[in-house]
Amino acid sequence: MSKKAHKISDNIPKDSPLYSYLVTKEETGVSVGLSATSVRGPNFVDLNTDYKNSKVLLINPPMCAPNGMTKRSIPPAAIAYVAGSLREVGIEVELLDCVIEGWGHEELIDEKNGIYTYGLSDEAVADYLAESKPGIIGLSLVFSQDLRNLCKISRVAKKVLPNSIVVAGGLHPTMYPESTFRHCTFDGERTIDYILRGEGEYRLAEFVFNYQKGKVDKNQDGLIGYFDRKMVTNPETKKIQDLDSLPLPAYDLLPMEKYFEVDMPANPFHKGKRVMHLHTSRGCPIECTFCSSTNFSYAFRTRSPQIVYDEIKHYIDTYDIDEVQFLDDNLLLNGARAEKLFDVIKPLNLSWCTPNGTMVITWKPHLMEKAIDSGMYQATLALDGLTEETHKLTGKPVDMHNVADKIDAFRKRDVLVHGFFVIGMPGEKIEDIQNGLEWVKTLNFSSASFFIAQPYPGAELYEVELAKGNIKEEDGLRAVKAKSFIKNLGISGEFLEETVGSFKKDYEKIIKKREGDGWRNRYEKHFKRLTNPDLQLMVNTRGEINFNGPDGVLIQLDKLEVD
Ligand code: B12
Ligand code: SF4
Repeated sequence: MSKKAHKISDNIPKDSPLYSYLVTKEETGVSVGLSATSVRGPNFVDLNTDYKNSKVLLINPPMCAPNGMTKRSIPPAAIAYVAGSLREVGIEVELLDCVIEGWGHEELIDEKNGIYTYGLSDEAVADYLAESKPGIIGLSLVFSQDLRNLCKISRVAKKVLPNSIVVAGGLHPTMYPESTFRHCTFDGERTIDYILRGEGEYRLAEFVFNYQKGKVDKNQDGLIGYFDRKMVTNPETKKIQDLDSLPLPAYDLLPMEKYFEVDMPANPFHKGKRVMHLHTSRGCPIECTFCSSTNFSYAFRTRSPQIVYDEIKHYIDTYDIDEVQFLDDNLLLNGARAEKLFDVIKPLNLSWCTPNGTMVITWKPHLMEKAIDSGMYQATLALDGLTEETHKLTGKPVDMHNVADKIDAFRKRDVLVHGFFVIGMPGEKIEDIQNGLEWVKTLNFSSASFFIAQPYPGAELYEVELAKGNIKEEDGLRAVKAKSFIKNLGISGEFLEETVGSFKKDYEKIIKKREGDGWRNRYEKHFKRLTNPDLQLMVNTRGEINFNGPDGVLIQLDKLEVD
């Protein structure tokens, strides 16, 4: 049991799937007296399948994205981590990343909204399965918007290999198991057998060991499945405390050269030639209301600097990388650890950046110096809200008084600074947005993204607005991010889209003027690549980017960046 239990936000409706998930987790449930009492003995049930074949195939499904969005070629860490652990305990495992394997393949799946999926077709997945013949198929769902792709694959899997067992994992199935099973039911047949909640490394290994004996443990930690036609939900009580004990992600089971060749990392405007992504920690306890990561994992757990060094060194030796992009939720939460980390990686002489947002308050002068000295060329500052009032709504701690100084301090040292803003939170006032945007014009960012607040499943915002009837379930599964889907905002959606849209154009002009030729020169080679139709780096475009028109560079950047 953890010593410090995290209190569940009072705003999360008690009848929501998110609340049901949180109360049964050790890290949050204890706080409301509904502790994870679930440490029950095993209850083995026969599987009735050909359990002699226990080869595991883990699949990262194709991605959904709107017309014109830039795609990404990032090796999927989730399945690579799980595979690393399975392999360590002697389980045969294979990986299929539908995104990279089917890079040139796109399908229009929602004509009205111009939504495509990119990645392997159903037929290609079927062929792969027929050839590979796994006994267990593990499907990973990191983005709720890709649920339909996961369901398409589970359906194909059950058709091609009806005796295989299909297990789903990742943030969305963990928090929304009922909806995941429901969406993956076709003609009355469920195509997902089990969901394993939370971190999959040890849970899937335990599941496979039971499977090898022809059994499933009905009480397994985090397992959800149907037994005698009833859905049985086990709480997720265990979290991996010692991240250093995990084997490295099994990237060697993925076609790594293809990722380097396509070369669209999280920050596609990179400095190095061969980029690798890294997670030095897991979790974030800040609880911003628009964020789902924090509910998936409040507990901030870190890897030791030496282990991170070893991992990077391994990638230098194996893949000849020259840049690292950190994908932590909150890289700098523990400042002392971050400083130590930067000291330790400095001798590797790499360029690095933080495409994910970092909190402005965590950037203390000393840490800044260490980060820059160790190779950081770009920092992303996630202000998210535009005003103090908005920060009260989102729960994000931002000291607005020294934002400008911090940006200037980075820029003086030639570090690029990208800003993240979330606009249109329920309760936000028009004057605050307008004043906030005027203030942004005075900030010396080298680029910035302005997101319209989205209800992401797993976030407090999603559950609160769903309970109020201001959104529907589907609104959390949408791939369009440039529109507001929340009703009764107090601001009209059109106003918001118009205000944000026209501000982006104004801001782009300001940045271009301020940065002079430097900006264009810095990104020139990347733009050349984006506009090369043969590379298919953007969804359904032939590399058409209008640098000076309404779809100017910043707007493109906006489509690229992520928090
Ligand atoms: C890296 C990342 C990206 C990368 C994607 C990289 C990739 N292809 O893998 C990029 C930059 C492309 C990206 C983009 C976006 N992202 Co993003 N991203 C992340 C981030 C920071 C890390 C994901 C990750 O790799 N984690 C590391 C692995 C090891 O952890 P994991 O995924 O949780 O996997 C573990 C378990 O879930 C489980 N598991 C996972 N799969 C399986 C399968 C089985 C069978 C089992 C048993 C277990 C299991 O075991 C794993 C190991 O412990 C997450 C935040 C987070 N912490 O998860 C946001 C996150 C996933 N992104 C999010 C969002 C919203 C976006 C964008 C929409 C942002 C935007 N406005 O544009 C875009 C959309 C991209 C798209 N679909 O087009 C949201 C998703 C919310 C939701 N409910 O959908 C998240 C959760 C962040 C947040 N603040 O809420 N993102
Ligand atoms: S948005 Fe960032 S700081 Fe806020 S809870 Fe999510 S990960 Fe933490």
